[in-house]
Amino acid sequence: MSTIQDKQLTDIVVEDIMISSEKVAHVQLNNPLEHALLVLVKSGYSAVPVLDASYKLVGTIGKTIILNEILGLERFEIEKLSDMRVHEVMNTDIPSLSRDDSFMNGLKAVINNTFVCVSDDEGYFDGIVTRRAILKQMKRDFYTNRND
Ligand code: 2BA
Repeated sequence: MSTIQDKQLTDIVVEDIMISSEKVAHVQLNNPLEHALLVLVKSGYSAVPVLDASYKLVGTIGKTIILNEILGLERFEIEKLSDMRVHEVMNTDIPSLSRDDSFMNGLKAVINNTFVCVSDDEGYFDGIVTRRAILKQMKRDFYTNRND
C-alpha cells in the first residue's frame, strides 16, 4: 500500500491530508456564544466549524465575529454571550470539499481560507483541510523534485 510520502501531488486527494472529524474542535448551532468563545480560547484556534445536532456541517464561527457582535457603543456587552446562540452569528457562506476532491481543489480553497471543511454527499461533517497541510505537501514536493 502506498503512503502519502510516495504520492505525487496530482495523486493526492483531500482524504489523504485532512484532519478527521474526531480531532477537530467544533461547536453546535444551539450553543450559547459563551460556549463557542470558550472552545475558541481554550483550543487556541481563531475559527472552528459549526455542526447541527446530527453532525451535519452548517457553518463556521470565529473569535472576531463573536467579539464584533457583543461590541456595544462604549463597552463589550458581555451579557449577550449567554443570551445569543451560535446560529445567530455564524458564517454560513463557506466553501466545502469532499474526501475525493483533488489536491489542487484543496489548494485553491485555502488561498482565501485558513481551513476548509470536508463533508460527504449528505452534508455530514468529515473533517477539515488546513493551509498548513497543503503547504507541507507542497514543500515535500518541491524538495523531492529538486533532488531528482
Ligand atoms: P488559526 O487558529 O488562525 O491558526 C493559524 C495557524 O496557527 C494554524 O494553521 C497552525 O499552524 C497554528 N496554530 C494555531 N493554533 C494552534 C494549535 N492549538 N495547535 C497547533 N498549531 C496551531 P493551520 O494548521 O493551517 O490551521 C488553519 C486553521 O484551521 C486554524 O486557524 C483553525 O481555524 C483551523 N484548525 C486547525 N486545526 C484545527 C482543529 N484541530 N480543530 C479546529 N480547527 C482547527
